[in-house]
Amino acid sequence: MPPPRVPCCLIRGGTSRAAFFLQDDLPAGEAARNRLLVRILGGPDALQVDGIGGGHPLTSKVAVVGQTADGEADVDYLFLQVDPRKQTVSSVQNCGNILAGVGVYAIHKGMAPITGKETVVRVRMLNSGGLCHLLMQTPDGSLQVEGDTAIDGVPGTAAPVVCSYQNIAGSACGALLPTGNALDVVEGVEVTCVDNGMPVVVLRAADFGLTGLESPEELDADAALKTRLEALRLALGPRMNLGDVTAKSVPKMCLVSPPQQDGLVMTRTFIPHVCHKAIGVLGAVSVATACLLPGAVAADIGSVPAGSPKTVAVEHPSGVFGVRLELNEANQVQAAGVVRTARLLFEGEAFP
Ligand code: NQM
Repeated sequence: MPPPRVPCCLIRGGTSRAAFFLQDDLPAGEAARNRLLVRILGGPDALQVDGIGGGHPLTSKVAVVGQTADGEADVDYLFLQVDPRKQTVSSVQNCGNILAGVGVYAIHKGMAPITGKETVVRVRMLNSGGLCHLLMQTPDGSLQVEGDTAIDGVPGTAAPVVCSYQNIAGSACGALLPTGNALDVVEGVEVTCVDNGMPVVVLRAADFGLTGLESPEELDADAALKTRLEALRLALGPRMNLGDVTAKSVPKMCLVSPPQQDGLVMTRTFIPHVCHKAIGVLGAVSVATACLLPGAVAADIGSVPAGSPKTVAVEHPSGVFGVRLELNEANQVQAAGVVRTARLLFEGEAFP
């Protein structure tokens, strides 16, 4: 029997929104947990009108946060993508946007102690095993919400959440270059398969007859493009060590083109069946990393600033995403950082 009411917070993390739950408040069994989450978020109607999901993959997300036994972390975070249409729940991908909200949740719930004017919340990302440090603003002994940090894709400004990832290469695929190559040719199309926190297939927009500046709505309406991208994705899934990806939300399919604002690259990302209004956090880290790989599809497409650490601009449909990359002596990306904002929107009980 599902519990009659489940404590729940709604939190915007970066450009996404999720229902946050304490691990102990959800059923232990995966099948029962997933049934409960689908019931709470709603669907399969486009609006998720009988649930609290927002009718889009970016607003049909779940974070499960728990106490951790891990000495390197304050909390465990499991990300779950609820597909609003298919009513599936997937733990195969991570989500860097919702991760920013984990800092808010952990402090709000007293799971991570405030340690000074700024507080680092250390998060073990259960989807990938990786660790992320979130630098939160806590100037008066409590979490600061207001601030002057703006991120493209979110109205207004808020306090910054600085997210620092260590060793995220091969998060889901086991290797930064899961196929072993910086460049592969599949069905006559040149692609770069990369996983620096998120499995992504990087493709040239021009190879599909596109400028790469089309709006997400135009791209979503292009059935022939979506069919071609899905055929490539299904072919590449096993080669990226992801197995059959028919029901999985990875790999993401990212169409790249020359930057418009002197950035690193312009992007349009299918996640994987709907075009992102911006770009995912770890998706952006993976694409930025791909731009630095000699021989990759996106190499030399835009200008790469010298030195390390460097901040690169990944352009997307609603603006620009700055990614800070640290390189090792071999010029390989070894750590990444991004700035997000996050906000607790609502706390209450969900009625399944
Ligand atoms: O790539 C969307 C988002 C994401 C994931 C997606 C994300 C990330 O914008 O880390 O943030 O690619 O499904 O929330």
